[in-house]
Amino acid sequence: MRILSGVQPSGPLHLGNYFGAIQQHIELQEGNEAFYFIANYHAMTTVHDPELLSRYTHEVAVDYLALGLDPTRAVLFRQSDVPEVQELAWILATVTGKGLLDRAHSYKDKIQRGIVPSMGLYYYPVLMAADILLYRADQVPVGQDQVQHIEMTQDMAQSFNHTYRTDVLKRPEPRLNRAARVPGIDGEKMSKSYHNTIGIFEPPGEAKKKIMSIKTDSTPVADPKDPARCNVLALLRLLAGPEEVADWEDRYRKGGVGYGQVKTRLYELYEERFAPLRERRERLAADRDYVEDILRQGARRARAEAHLLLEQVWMAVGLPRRRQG
Ligand code: AQP
Repeated sequence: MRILSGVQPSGPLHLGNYFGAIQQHIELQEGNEAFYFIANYHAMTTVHDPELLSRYTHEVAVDYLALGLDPTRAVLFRQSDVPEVQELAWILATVTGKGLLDRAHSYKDKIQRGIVPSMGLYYYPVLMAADILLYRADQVPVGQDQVQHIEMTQDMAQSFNHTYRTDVLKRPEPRLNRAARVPGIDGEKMSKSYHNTIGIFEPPGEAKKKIMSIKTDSTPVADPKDPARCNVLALLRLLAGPEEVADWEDRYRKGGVGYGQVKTRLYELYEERFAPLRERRERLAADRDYVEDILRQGARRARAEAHLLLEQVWMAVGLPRRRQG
């Protein structure tokens, strides 16, 4: 099966990106054809500092490799290294009703939070559809927030195929991870642009500060608490084994647990999981040429696939065929 997914280099990656996407991306590299891209064109909707965009892009590659991406199994590439995606996006835009984009939750959510409503932000789902359709992906592993975008991609593929009486574009399916919506330290969806994240590779002191500041209610220690409504427990569930989770839930219901206690345990679990990977990450970060080489090779493979699809699209729509540049 062909798997495709991407992550925006719009800031340091966080636990939402890890449990909502990357963990599953790494698992899916076994037994599938996996393509993962660093969505730097998408990140331009929020990052306008060239030095920062280029640094975050490189850091996402380093993070993926440190977290277990194997470049001999999966194709890792920068979105902008396959500029053909912009051409497919334009072609899709010509068969996409404006009403479809008007319904995008993510766009509405972002402008409500003060992100500038640029045309790029509005057009984001079209570019995302091109990202997916260009590689004829069967499944797209994502968090809950991206499901609507995959449904829009299905609509665009259908609209293109219907308009041009073809089956060139393949309908992709979303594949939800176990952690479809990881809450941030304020209880809202953890998001790079909402300043509520706990990074995957925070310096230890920083992670502790953030975990201790997770928003909780003011139920006194002795009182019973609802385990379904606690942000700390929601994060702990991602890191602890099922027996430990059941034990905490039981103690919540009985009362006598303080939020500070759970936060301290959450920090321990965070360190157990990510501290050993920090060293690997540091080694990779120090070897820029190695990481760049992986990205270059990934781009070559991705570009070859993209070109195969575009040739069929050109034929379907009546554009002249071109050689790959
Ligand atoms: N809080 C989350 N819970 C579950 N999954 C999440 N993802 C992101 N946040 C959560 C999943 O991570 C993948 C990569 O996300 P992205 O960086 O491409 O875009 P995003 O969803 O918009 O992530 P952010 O952090 O919220 O970025 P900004 O603030 O820049 O928009 C996706 O599969 C996403 O579902």
